[in-house]
Order: sequence, then C-alpha cells, then structure tokens
Amino acid sequence: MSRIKLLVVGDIHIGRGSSRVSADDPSEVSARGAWDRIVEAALSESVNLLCLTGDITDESNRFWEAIGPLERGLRQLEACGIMTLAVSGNHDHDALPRLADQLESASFRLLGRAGAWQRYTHQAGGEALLHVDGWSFPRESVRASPVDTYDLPADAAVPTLAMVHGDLDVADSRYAPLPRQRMLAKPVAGWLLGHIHAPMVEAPKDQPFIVYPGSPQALDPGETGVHGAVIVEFEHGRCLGVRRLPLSTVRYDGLEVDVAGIEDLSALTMRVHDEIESFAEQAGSEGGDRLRHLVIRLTLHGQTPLAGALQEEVEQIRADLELEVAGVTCSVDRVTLRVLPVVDLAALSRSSSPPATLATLLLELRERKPLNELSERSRRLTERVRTAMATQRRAAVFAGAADAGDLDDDAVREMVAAQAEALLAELVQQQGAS
Ligand SMILES: [Mn+2]
Repeated sequence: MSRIKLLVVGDIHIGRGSSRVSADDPSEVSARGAWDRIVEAALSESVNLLCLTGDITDESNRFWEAIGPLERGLRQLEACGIMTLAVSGNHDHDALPRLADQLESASFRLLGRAGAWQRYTHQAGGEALLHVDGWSFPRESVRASPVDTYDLPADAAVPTLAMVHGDLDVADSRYAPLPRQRMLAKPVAGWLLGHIHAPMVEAPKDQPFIVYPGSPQALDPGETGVHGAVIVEFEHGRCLGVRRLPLSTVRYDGLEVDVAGIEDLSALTMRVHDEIESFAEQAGSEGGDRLRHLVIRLTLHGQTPLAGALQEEVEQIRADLELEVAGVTCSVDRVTLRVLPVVDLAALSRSSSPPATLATLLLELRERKPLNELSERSRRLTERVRTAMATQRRAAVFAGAADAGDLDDDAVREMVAAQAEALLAELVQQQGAS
C-alpha cells in the first residue's frame, strides 16, 4: 500500500525545560521528557518517518546530556522500523553531526551537512514513496538563504518535502532567511521548518504547505497556546493532510477576566476562580491527555468600585492560587490590573479636578490614534514613557534578558494606559475616603 505517515518535530532544545512552573518530577516539564513523549507518539501513531527540523539539542555543551536519551529513543524507533531524518539548526549545528557520527545507525540520517542540500528517498517494496530534501546549518549563523541553493531535481512521480531550519520572511535574519514566495515556487509538496517556537500550519489548496511544528514542549510564558508536533500523511502520492498533535505537558496563556460591576472581594475571587476553571477545561480538551500544567497571565479589566483596592488581592492570587481541574494544575504567573473605578470618564475629563487630566489622557489613548497625533500634553507624556521604556529595555538586552525589539506605539500605549488607570483609581479612592 503506497501510504506514508510522518511525525514532524522541531526545536526540542534538549537540555532546557519549561520555565515558571514547578513539578515534583523534573522530567515532567523538561525538553528531555518531551523527547520521550515524541518517541511514544511515533510508535503509537505508527508513523514511517520521524522528521526533526533542527535545534534538537540546546547547545553543543549539552551534547553529553542529550546523547543518552536521544540514542535510546532512536534505537527504540529503529527496532520498530521507523526511520529518523534530521537537519541541524543554529543551536545544534555542531552537536547533531557529532551525534550522527557516534550513532552510525542506518535508521538515523542527518541531511544536508555543511549546508549542501541532500535527498533521502523513502521506499517500500521497491517503490519510491517520498523524497525528503534537507539542508543543515553549517555554523551558528547563516545570512544567505538556503532556498537560493536548493536545486535538487524535480520528480513529478514522487512527492517531495523540503526540510530546513530558518527564519520565514525575515530578509535580514542571521538564521537562514526563508523567503516565502521563492519557497512556494519550488516543485515540492511542502516545507518542514524549524526555528520558530510558535506552531504554524499553512496548507492552502494548490500550493506547497508550510509547517513550523513549533517547540513540542512549551518552554516559557512567551510560548502560548497548544504545543506539540505535526502529522503529515501521503497516499498514492497525494497529501492527505497536515494535522497538529499536542504533546506539551505545559501550556502558557493569557486570560482576560471582566470584573465590571463586581462589588466585593469574594465575588471577585469567585469570578476569577470560575474563569480559570472553564479555561482549564478548554485547555485540557485541546491539550490532549498529556497536559499537566496551565500557567496563566491574568488580566483583570472593567469598571468596579474595587478598583483602588485590588493590588493586595491580586498579589495573593498570583502567589497562592493553585487549582486542580481534570488533572491539570493551574497557577497564575502574573496579574495585570486594567481596572477603573466607576466614573464617567467623559464627564470627569471636562471637570477641573486633578483626575481630569488622567481621564482626558485615557480617552485619547482609547481612540488608538498614532501617539504623535495626541494632544500636546499627552504626546509629551507618552514620549517620556517611551524613552524610559527604551532605556530599561536596553539594560535588559545588555543583561541578556530581552530581545532588542522595537518599542511600538501599542507597547507604549498599553504601559501609559495601565499606569494612568492605576493612578486614577488611587485618586478616586482618596477622594471618596476624604
Ligand atoms: Mn533555531
């Protein structure tokens, strides 16, 4: 039967683990534990091929930590007749070739060493079912696009997949820029990519599909949503579909809770509890039976008379809240307050009281105009905040704690709005008390 099934996995980063979550058994939240679940999934899904799209190990100094579990898993797959193909990424450009040399196994193939495209053809009963063309990172950083040197012969009779680690549509990337339009023009059924940890499946009709399986174990709060691997199937040379397979034991996500109209703390606690519970139920059903931890970044918003008195309560929610919902442990990593006292902002902005300035600012921010079109006073304020945020960001980047991304209007607007709301809540509460 000319059917072939693939499990596609990228960016495991063996050596790392999920941050900001505690587990009694560390392997429950480690990338190494994820590798074990990947092997299990390959066996239980009865795939023919496991495709690893790079950054399997975290760094070359993690080589010895990774080799034991990798070798064990690969031998298990081999024993069940499953072939493993890999390309190296920027993190394991060094370690993966070493691993391939050490294993000397016919059922593990590192494709495209030294940045030269290489083809593997999967056969069954003497019939070629699929070509996988791979390109590996020859060093830590590559500015030329691997797509430019991809010219292995087209084969109209056998579906072809291209596998490469790199940066989709980032022209000046140091990590193998991959221009989408040039990829779509190649005679392939699809592209299996690594590097970006957020999963992405693009499978439009009549065009090659593009897949980032993403990190199979979500590694930090920036890696939100369902994480896992991807299954691809072909029959009689035709792609049957591309579907995601959840594998992560941890899910990070933001949750917004509307607390408008809530007048006492016990009602607030109940609302937060109920919202987390129903979100956890949803996450449990989306995450499959492997999900164990849900780590939430909570935002409370809305107008409530409690607005000025929530700081202590939310700190307790963050520190203490732990819920168990259908086998999933929920915790709160951060709480953001976006609440306002019950005031009429428009009326307040026309008054001559001190809060009038804040009300005007908030109303202006809500129009979501570009910040340089705000009134003189609001513009000066937002510019000062932008400067302060940029200074702080540079310090964090210098300390290796952040990316040097641009500070866009949205980031500044959110920061100013949150601070203005907090200050307004404080002022209104003081006035109420006086
Ligand atoms: Mn990478």
